[in-house]
Amino acid sequence: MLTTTHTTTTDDRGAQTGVVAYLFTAAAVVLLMMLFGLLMRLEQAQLIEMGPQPFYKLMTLHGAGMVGIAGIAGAAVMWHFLRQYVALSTGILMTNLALFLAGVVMILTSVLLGDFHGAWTFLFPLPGQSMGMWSTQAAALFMAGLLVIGVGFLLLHLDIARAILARHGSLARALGWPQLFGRDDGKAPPPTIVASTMVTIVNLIGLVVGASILTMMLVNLYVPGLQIDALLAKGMIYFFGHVFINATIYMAVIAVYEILPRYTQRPWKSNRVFLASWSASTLMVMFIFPHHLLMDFAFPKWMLIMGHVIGYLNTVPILLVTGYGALMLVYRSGIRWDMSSRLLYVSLFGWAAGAMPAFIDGTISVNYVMHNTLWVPGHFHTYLLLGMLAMVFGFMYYLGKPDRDAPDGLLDRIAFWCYTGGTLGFALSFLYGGKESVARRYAVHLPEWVPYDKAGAAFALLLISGALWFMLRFFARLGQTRHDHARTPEPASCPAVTA
Ligand code: HEM
Ligand SMILES: [Cu+2]
Repeated sequence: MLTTTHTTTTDDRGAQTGVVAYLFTAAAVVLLMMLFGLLMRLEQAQLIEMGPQPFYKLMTLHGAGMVGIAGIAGAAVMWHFLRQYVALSTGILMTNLALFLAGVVMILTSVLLGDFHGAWTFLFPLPGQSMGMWSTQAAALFMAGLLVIGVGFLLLHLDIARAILARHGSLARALGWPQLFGRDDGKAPPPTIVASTMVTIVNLIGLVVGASILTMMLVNLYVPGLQIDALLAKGMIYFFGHVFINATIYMAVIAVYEILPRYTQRPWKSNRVFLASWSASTLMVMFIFPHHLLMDFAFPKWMLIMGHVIGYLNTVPILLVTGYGALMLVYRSGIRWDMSSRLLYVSLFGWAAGAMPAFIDGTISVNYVMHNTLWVPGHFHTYLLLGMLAMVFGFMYYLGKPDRDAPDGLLDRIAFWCYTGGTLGFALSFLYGGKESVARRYAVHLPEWVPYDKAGAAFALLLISGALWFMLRFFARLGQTRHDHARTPEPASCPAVTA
């Protein structure tokens, strides 16, 4: 249930500070990583000249940094809303952030001082066989940094699982199985609980698998006699990586479920179709990771076919149920369009648009041609920038708004168009490169590829300026409202939305 009249307790204030600390960290890291991304694009466009080694160092930092920070930002959204239903520990929230920052320092040291540049996917046996490009210590520091970050998230999800179990008794109930398989008594858990439960299940499994392979590889670095099966290592790494990055959007989408109802004054209920989609995706998101391995002929054939088929199936349910739900919510509701509702709405488009190239690339025959091209970065930059991050920015505008009717400025609207237009152009430059068979992860591009790279860099600049404004605006507003003490924890809340 939502409480609409909120008395602010010290606990609330601690929680709010925690969420803001997450968002601040996310904003700072995203901005830095966006600049690194821009530098990479400028290098490919031959507008600057840093050379291959710095490029791969930036690529390693950008990949690891963006994936990690997407987790932090998604967790902030989930935690903020989930806390309205179950009793979460602010101490654990802050522990995760502290471990995250420690891991970031380790990774930065490994890459900037130790020259590690084996990409965020740390594929076995690359970290340990650098041909003199980096030391064993640098590789170990990188993987240990990832491990520390993983442990933080593990703690966070364990706390969430504990809190959900305390309130709902079992994970099956929290996923609404009694209502899905039995009689729908209208008492299904709200979308936030369902989504958080799904994310917690898959991330706990993913993180344990990730931590296991990281530990094995760390041991192998120093005791090479303890052999690792390279194929198994690849499977484990991609299982973990796939689950973790997918979970970020399943966390962030909670902003859509919670905020749009406040704007339209209509509740977002967990009906049977909703519950079925989330339960189906809980399983499917774990079984489609072989779509990253379709070119690995050494993998068992059934796994690849599974990746192909489930990849097709999983594209649909949650996306459709959320998109349709949002359309129904907004239809004739007289919704007020402001920055928050706009960004959340556009995020559903971005998510859907970003899923399409993956759907195409998940087809085995297409994958042989497209997979190691810029088509793939085209896919994930679309759903992460225009889907996942747009949800986070929508959440930031919602939190930052001093009162419901506070108007957006002209600059907000300009930033919105810079961001959406810039992201579309930027993503299309990747997708078009993919169509032209431009290989991904190449520091040096052929002359005929350079025009797309130049366009990509220009669009990146546009989208970064929009994102920069969103973040500045959020923290400026926060500073203001902190001053006049006029804030309640739920700024844009409307009359009771019972879920
Ligand atoms: C202004 C925004 C951004 C720019 C300019 C940018 C640029 C780039 C570039 C140039 C690459 C390398 C492509 C290649 O040649 O293979 C890349 C890779 C990547 N980017 Fe971004 N990016 C941006 C935002 C993001 C965001 C928001 C995320 C995630 C939340 C992200 C995650 C990644 C990942 C995971 C890779 C793959 C790294 C690898 O192949 O090892 N990027 N990005
Ligand atoms: Cu995947």
